[in-house]
Amino acid sequence: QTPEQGRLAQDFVRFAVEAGVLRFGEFKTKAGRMSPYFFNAGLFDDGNKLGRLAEFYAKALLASGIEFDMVFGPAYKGIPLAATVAVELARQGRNVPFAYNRKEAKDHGEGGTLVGAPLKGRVLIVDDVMSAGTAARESIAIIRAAGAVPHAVAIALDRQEKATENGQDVAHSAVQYVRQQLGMEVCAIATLADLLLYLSQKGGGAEMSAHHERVLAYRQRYGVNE
Ligand code: OMP
Repeated sequence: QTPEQGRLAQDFVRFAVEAGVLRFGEFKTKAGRMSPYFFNAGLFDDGNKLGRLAEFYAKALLASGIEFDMVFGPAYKGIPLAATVAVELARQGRNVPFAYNRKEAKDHGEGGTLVGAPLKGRVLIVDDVMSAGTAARESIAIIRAAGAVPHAVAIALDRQEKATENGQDVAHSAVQYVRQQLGMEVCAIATLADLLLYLSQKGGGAEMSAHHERVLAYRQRYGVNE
């Protein structure tokens, strides 16, 4: 992580906390873990917040140096993300084609499940959070079936925790799996490590240090080594 990427990550964590998108408390994750924090990207719920979110993705992507020929948004949550990121990339001088999928195939009109530009070349998947990697696997299958290359994934938050396979914890995270086993690039605006740094620095007093303790304990139990 360069100093610039580190600053961007801290700015993003602060923005997500202030927007109420990143919350502290007790939450059950998709994998059934009790987490002391939760990132709900659906709460970027007005034009300003969505625009700023897209700006963070675009800056993180451009800073990462990851190459891609087009952007893909997986239904449903990835669609507004990929759309706004494509708009922001174009504003920053990098205009690329954009596509997304439907969950249900249409049997009339244009038919099919893909909408937008034809899938080809190196495709960048834009999604919110990667936990177990289930959503990423679905996108990869769609992109391959269309004859294109699933090349990279952009996410807002990498929780850096153990993936599960058949209900069992494994040693690696989904992001590590996508990088190491699938050979894809992953760009995360922020990670669990960035969140911990934010909580340790914030002059938020007792409340923030209590969150820090709980998130540290969660990482002890479910975190992966980076
Ligand atoms: P996978 O598709 O298994 O990688 O899990 C990603 C999903 O986890 C997201 O689409 C959310 O439904 C959910 N999630 C969050 O959005 N934010 C979190 O902080 C944690 C989770 C989660 O359940 O793990």
